[in-house]
Amino acid sequence: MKKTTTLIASFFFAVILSAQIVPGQNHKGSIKAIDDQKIMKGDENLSHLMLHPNPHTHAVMNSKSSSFPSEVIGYTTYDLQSNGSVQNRLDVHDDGTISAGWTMSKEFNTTYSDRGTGYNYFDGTSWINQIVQPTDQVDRIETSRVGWASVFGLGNGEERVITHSTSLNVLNQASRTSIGTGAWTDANIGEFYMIWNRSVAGGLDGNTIHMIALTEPMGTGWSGSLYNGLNGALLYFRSQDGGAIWDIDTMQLPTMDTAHFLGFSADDYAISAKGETVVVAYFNDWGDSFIVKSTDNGDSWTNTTFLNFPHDKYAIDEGLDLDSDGILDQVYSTDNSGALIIDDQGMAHVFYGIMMYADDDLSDGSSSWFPLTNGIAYWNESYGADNTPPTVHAGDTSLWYSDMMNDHWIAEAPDLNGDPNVGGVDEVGGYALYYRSQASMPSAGLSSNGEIYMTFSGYTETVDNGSQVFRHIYVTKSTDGGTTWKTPVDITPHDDWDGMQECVYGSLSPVVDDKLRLIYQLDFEPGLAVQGDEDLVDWNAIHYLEVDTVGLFDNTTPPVSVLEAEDFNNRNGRVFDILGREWKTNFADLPKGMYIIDGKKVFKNK
Ligand SMILES: [Ca+2]
Ligand SMILES: [Ca+2]
Ligand SMILES: [Ca+2]
Ligand SMILES: [Ca+2]
Repeated sequence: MKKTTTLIASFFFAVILSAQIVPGQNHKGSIKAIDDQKIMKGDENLSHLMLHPNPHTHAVMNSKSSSFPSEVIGYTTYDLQSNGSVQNRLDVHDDGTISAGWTMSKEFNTTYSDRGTGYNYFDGTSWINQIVQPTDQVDRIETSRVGWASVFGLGNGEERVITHSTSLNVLNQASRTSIGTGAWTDANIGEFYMIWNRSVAGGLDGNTIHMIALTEPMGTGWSGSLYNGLNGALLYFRSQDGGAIWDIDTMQLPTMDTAHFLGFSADDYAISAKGETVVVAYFNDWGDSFIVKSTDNGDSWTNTTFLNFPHDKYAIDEGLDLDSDGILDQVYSTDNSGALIIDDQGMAHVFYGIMMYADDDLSDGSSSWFPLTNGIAYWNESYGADNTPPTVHAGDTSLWYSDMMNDHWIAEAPDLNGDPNVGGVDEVGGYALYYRSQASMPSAGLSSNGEIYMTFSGYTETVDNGSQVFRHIYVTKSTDGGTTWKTPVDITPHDDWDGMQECVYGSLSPVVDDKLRLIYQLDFEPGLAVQGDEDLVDWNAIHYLEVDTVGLFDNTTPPVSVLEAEDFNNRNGRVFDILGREWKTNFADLPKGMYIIDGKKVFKNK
């Protein structure tokens, strides 16, 4: 490993990641996320992880952004739309009508007793519930207190919204016989209390419902018990008749058992279906991340691991020292927020926020995460399984990362202020507590010509409220099957309030044509009231946004030049990496990646 000199101290903050609060239960002070901040030195061995092979990664502001039409279709004071991955909240039907749902409350307290699904429907001309002000928000569609809506239409023209009811302790299926119109009827799914579902329509006739949901965990704040030994079992359910009869229920999919895992966590997963293909993706932190896939509508399943964590069944406080140097290791994994999409050939594509973790206090019952980690990785089935060995890479010390992740680190929140870091005021510790990468909450769509689109919620470091940076929604795309990605474009309408708008939980319609269609949650305060920051309870707007895909990336230019190494071999200029560290080694001998030379970003491609 080449010697580096730290010129600009990069402070990384570790915050104890504690158990997340219990959605659906009263939000008591006793279940706060602990914010036990400690400042680490800036010379951790990270630079090579930033030196990824895709030069088209740094987002730019786009002058087109302010012209994108954005419409408020609802409001909510309950602002935790997920503990991890974004849920499928938008269903664009074949006739151009649209169903949208979100978790909603209109109460200004921490019980949110009216919580349920906020719903709106675009009938082809306009949204049926016209929302001018927060008090226009209509009541939930369900009769009991629920949350975590999966919204979808069936092939037979009926409509479903699946949630978990915290008053009845059961999964709830809200049904009606016509998409967009008619009364909703509630029904239980099973009798067992499952939480945080993800449900989609599939099957050749579009009337199969595939669902995954988690058993209630046990431990602090929870009253569940182990399920076949798992603390939180992610179980699969199937109905082939639109939710009347569930012919598969509480099924443990292959490898999702105690031979491989200690348990699973709320919302760290996604499900998608197309025809008879159905895929579940799990975005782990201290364990393997993987897909399980069926091509026979859920009868049989196979597993492929896309991030092969170096230690199976790692227990917090166990300690991880892969290079046996007596120093506990830092590890890269997913940040639990991922997206999944299936293309017309039935191939699965996944995206996930990247996070660095450490467990360097073996008596605190917690681990640490690094809020200034910045990146989204991509994988598709053509890459095969991740076979990164469970050893520290040559030249590294007490640091592990997946080659599969590092080779496909496709997007980041942008550097907008000209300093080499991304963080703005958050570099002094004021970050909003989502427990996510600076680029996270991915959501994906495909166009008929095979282009892959991915939206994400990313740091916009030049926009802050004095103590916390705001996140905007960005989009990137690949026209070559995921090999290269466009410079992400900020699609948040950002002229108002000088861009001081917190835009999170973007849920993109998986079908992209001449438009991207998505909903997201907008607030004027970074962070959440329900979790993390525990900001004051206030209205959050649910925005529907349409973006023309034609010309979307025309105003952006690649932020860096791709240069042959020889072009710089004989230069005498000082070479910095994007963390601001000067490299004293000859340029020709440096590893491939991004450098800054004479104030310009240079991508060294060999
Ligand atoms: Ca610990
Ligand atoms: Ca070590
Ligand atoms: Ca910067
Ligand atoms: Ca805040």
